[in-house]
Amino acid sequence: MSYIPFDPNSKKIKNREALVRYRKALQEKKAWTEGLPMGEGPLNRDGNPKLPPGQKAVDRWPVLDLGIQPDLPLEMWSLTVSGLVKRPTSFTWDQFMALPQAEDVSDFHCVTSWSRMDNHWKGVRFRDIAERCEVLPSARYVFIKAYDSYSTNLPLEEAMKYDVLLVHMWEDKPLPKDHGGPVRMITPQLYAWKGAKWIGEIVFRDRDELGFWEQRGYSNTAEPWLNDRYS
Ligand SMILES: Nc1nc2c(c(=O)[nH]1)N[C@H]1C(S)=C(S)[C@@H](COP(=O)(O)O)O[C@H]1N2
Ligand SMILES: [Mo]
Repeated sequence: MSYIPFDPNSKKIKNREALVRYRKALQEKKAWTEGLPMGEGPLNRDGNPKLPPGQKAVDRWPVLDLGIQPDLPLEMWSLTVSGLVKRPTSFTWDQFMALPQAEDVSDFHCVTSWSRMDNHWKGVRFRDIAERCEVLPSARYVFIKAYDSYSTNLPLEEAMKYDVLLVHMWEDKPLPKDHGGPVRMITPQLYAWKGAKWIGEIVFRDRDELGFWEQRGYSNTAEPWLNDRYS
């Protein structure tokens, strides 16, 4: 048995500790005087600088994926919810569209250093899907599977944030196939690889499992304002 040496002074641990203090200050509405989170511009609605560190705002929305863009006619499409839920469910397109529909405007930060600001989305809140399927108290993580065999993972707490949506409209048009249509997930407060295009399954779990990029050296936590890109 060998142990990974623990360095309490590592930058990563320092950043995490600072983030914990930062969030506590936000919650308690106290002034924040330390240097974190990083970034530029006026504060956004979450209290973070509009532009995270190392990012550049772009006008056109680039396409990034593994090169397979699955063709998903709506009558073939379904979204499966499984794992630690009381009611495992497979939603057809019509059933998905019958869920409460939300609109939001949020920013999209790609780890390859571009950000597309102020995207107007329409879709279903992740938390409404979780509620509908009755997530069990033992669930702490979500594992997401996509139709191109991509996967990603996140803590349940992150997935339940108010701005995490499964979107089907972008700028008042159906989400284009190359951006993950008919439905993709978005995670505005984490780097965009945590949001699966062509989402097909949500698995609620009591333990974490690394997804496609997380297994290949991307950070598991993926916090843009901590410049938390690679592990
Ligand atoms: N299914 C799937 N989702 C995915 C990916 C992918 O390859 N397949 N790439 C991720 C990465 S690395 C990024 S940066 C964003 C890119 O989304 P976009 O192509 O709409 O800009 O999708 C994420 N979601
Ligand atoms: Mo990416």
